[in-house]
Order: sequence, then structure tokens, then C-alpha cells
Amino acid sequence: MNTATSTSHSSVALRDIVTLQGHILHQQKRHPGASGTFSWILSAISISAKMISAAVRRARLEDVLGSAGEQNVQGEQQQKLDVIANEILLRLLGGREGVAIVASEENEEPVILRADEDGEQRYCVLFDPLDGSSNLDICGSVGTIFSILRRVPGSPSGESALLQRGLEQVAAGYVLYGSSTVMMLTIGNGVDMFVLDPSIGAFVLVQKGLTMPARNKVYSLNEGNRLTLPEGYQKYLHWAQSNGYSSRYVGAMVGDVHRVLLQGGVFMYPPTKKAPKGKLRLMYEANPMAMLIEQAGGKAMAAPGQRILEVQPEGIHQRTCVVLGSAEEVDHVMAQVAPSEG
Ligand code: AHM
Ligand code: MG
Repeated sequence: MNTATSTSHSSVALRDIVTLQGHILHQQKRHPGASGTFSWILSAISISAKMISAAVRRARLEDVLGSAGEQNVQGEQQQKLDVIANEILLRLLGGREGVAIVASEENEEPVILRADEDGEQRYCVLFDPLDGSSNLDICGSVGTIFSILRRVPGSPSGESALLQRGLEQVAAGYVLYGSSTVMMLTIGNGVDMFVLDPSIGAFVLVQKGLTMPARNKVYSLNEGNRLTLPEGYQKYLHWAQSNGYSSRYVGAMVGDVHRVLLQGGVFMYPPTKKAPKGKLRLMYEANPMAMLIEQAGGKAMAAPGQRILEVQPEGIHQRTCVVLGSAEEVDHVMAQVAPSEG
């Protein structure tokens, strides 16, 4: 072994290590007058992600796989880990002075934590605590998705304070609990990727300013729904299959979007007979993913001519059609779909 080379490699690696915390503090310094409130919120998300990651990895050993025996507000079976992840995020974020409201895909009503009386800038955090949780039993990828909005001073409290377009998001991201635990984060100036190093217990920056490929002949959707998709999507699938496309589908949005961000392609969940408005939730899933994808140079559409980020939400649990990914691949889908088909 060449000692000189290995020493120089390790010193370079040491010099270059940037943790999520360091990265956030650095960003904060670039905004003179920033109070640190926002950084504290991201630190609560980071700690939650480490706790959820640990719970996911120990789930089989601690017998917390399987259904919790309850349905969530969406009428879906809650897994035990859905409940655990939700609890972790609610507690950690609830302890942060800068959080005014939290809303979870698992809870019917948002939780109002702090009134807006002292004029402090506070934030609202929306999250899907464990997306794709039906993958848990087979050791497949799952993730946490989050979106941060400003609490507009003087806005009415509760749900109506949250009904802001995705364009208003201050930050968004997800944590993928896959073969490693990865966080993708945007605070509106590009997308950065962090990997949890379990040996030091910190998220380490591995890629700054990620740009996604403009094209890749891969589509990702639940093809079991094919016969009940609007005609335009069926035409797209016919076109893609006639043009040498591959199909990839994890069945957890975080896993599918992660692949699309890194390798390109298109992910979609169009309207189906079972879910005529689409299955995915605008505020917990579509908006944060759309912000990440656009920040990485891709496109995210709810219908032809309708960016996801421009949809005005009418309810916090509302669903939407989602087509996102490499700009050219999204254009190919939209070219086949009529505006009324969503
Ligand atoms: P969940 O939030 O209840 O886990 O549901 C959302 C998940 C997404 O992660 C995934 O893209 C989609 O549902 C998969 O749905 P389907 O099983 O219908 O293909
Ligand atoms: Mg989900």
C-alpha cells in the first residue's frame, strides 16, 4: 500500500468534510440579520431523520413492522413505523421556538404551536413522515418528505395559513432510508445532497448544486393502472415502449424521485380510476419534490401548462396528478396528454 498516497487522501477528505449543520450555519452567515431560527428548524429535521433512520434499520429486531391497526386521514392503513416517525417529527419540531404550525400527512388537522403575537418570524413545516411505508415489510426504500413555508405575519391561523403555493416554499427536501440514508435539500439556491455517516452520526455533504440529466429513456409509474389511465398517458406509454424506453418503479416516491434526480427519466402518478385526482398529495409530496426537481434543472407538472408549484392549494390534504423529472422527458409526456386529462 502506498502510505504517502493514503495519507494525502485522508487529509484531503478530512479537510473537505462539511456536515449539514456546518453547511446550514455557513448559509446563515450569508444572510446578515438571520436569527438562526430557520437553522434550528433544519437541525430538528436532521435529528428526526437520524432517529427515524435508526428505527427503520432496527424495525425487524424490535418488532415494529406491520400495521398499527388504524387508518390515517387518507383512509390508508397506518404502519407502526408511520406512527413512530410522525411522533418523532412532531416532538422535535414542536420543541423549536421558530415553528408556528406543523402539518403531517398522517393527521387530519394541523397543529398550531405558537400564536403570531410577538412579531417574530416563524415557519410552518409540512411533512410526510414515512412515505412509501408499505415497502417496510420487504426491506425496501422508504423516506421522509418535508416542506417549509413562512408563517405570513397576520395571516389567519390554522389550515388557511398553510394554503400557500409551492412557489412560496422556503426550503424542501427528503430523506431516503435506502442502502444508505441520504438527505436532499434545497433552500432555493440549488440542491445539495448529504449522506448520513453512521460512524460519526452526521449528515455529510457529498454533492453541492446537483444538476439532473436533461434526458434519459426511463419512465416510472405503476403500470398496473395502465388500463384506467387517461388516454394521453396510455398513448405516451405506447410511444415510450416503441422507442426503447426502460421502466423502473420502486413504489415509494422518495426512491423513485431519487433515481430520477440522479439518473434522469420521468416519474408520474396520473389520475386513475381508483384515484381520479391522482394519488399523491400536493402539499406533503408533490410540492417539495417539485421544488427539488426544478432547482436541479428539471420540470414538475400537474397537467399540460400547469406547473405543480403554481397550483393554489384549497385544502392541505388535496391530491394532484404528478409528472416530474428530466425536462425533455416531462415534455414527451405532456405532448401526449390533453389539459383536461390532468
Ligand atoms: P404513502 O404516503 O401512503 O406511503 O403513499 C404514497 C406512495 C408513494 O410513495 C408512491 O409513489 C405511491 O404511493 C405508490 O402508490 P401505488 O402503490 O399505487 O403505486
Ligand atoms: Mg407519502
